[in-house]
Amino acid sequence: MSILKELKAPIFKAGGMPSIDLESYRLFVGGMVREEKRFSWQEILAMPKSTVNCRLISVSGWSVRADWEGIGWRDFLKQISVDPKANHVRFTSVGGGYKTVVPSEDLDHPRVLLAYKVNGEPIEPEYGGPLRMVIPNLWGYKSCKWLGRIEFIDHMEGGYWEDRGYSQSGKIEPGFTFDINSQTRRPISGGEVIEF
Ligand SMILES: Nc1nc2c(c(=O)[nH]1)N[C@H]1C(S)=C(S)[C@@H](COP(=O)(O)O)O[C@H]1N2
Ligand SMILES: [Mo]
Repeated sequence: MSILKELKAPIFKAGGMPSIDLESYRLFVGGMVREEKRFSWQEILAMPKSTVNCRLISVSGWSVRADWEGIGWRDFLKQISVDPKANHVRFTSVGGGYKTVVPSEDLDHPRVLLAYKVNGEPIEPEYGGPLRMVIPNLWGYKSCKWLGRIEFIDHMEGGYWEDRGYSQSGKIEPGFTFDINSQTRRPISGGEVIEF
C-alpha cells in the first residue's frame, strides 16, 4: 500500500478517473514541438530516473510529503525539441476530463517530476497512476493525474479548477495547511513548502 493510501490522503477525481492499460498506454507530446511524440510505457521507464522529496499541497487545505520517483522535468525536456516561443505547458488527463496549464518557468525547477512511484511503490490508480505530474511549487491542482497529453503552447488558458474560480497562476499563498504526515495544522508562508 502506498504512503498516500496509508495516510488516507484525500482522492480527487475531477473529470472522472480513466482506466488505463499499460500495454496500450501512450503519453502524447505535441503542440509547439518539432516532432510530436507518443511514448510507450517501456520508453517512459527507460528515461532517466530521479527521486525527489517534496510536499504536495492542496488549495483545499491539506498537504503530504513523500518521495516521488519518475522523470525530472528538465530531463524530460531533453527528449523533445520545443519551439523557443512556447512559454506554457498544457497537461491533460487520459480521456481529456481534466486539464491545467502551467507557465514553463514554474516547471523549470529541480523538484518537478513526471512521477510513477511514491515511497518506492507504483502510484495507485486513484492517486494518479500510472503517471502523474508532481509540481511542489504550485497548488496541487496544477499536478495533473493520469497524465495523457503534454502540449507546449504560447499562452495561459483555463483548466478544470481554474475555470471554477481558482487562480491560473496556481501560486501557493500564505495561510494554513493540514499536514497529513504529522496530523497537525501548520502555517505556510507562500510558495513551495520546504520547512516541514
Ligand atoms: N486528473 C486529475 N488530476 C488532478 C485532480 C483531479 O481531480 N483530476 N485533482 C488535483 C488536485 S486539486 C490535487 S490537490 C491533487 C491531489 O492529488 P491526490 O488526489 O492524489 O491526493 O491532484 C490534482 N490533479
Ligand atoms: Mo487540491
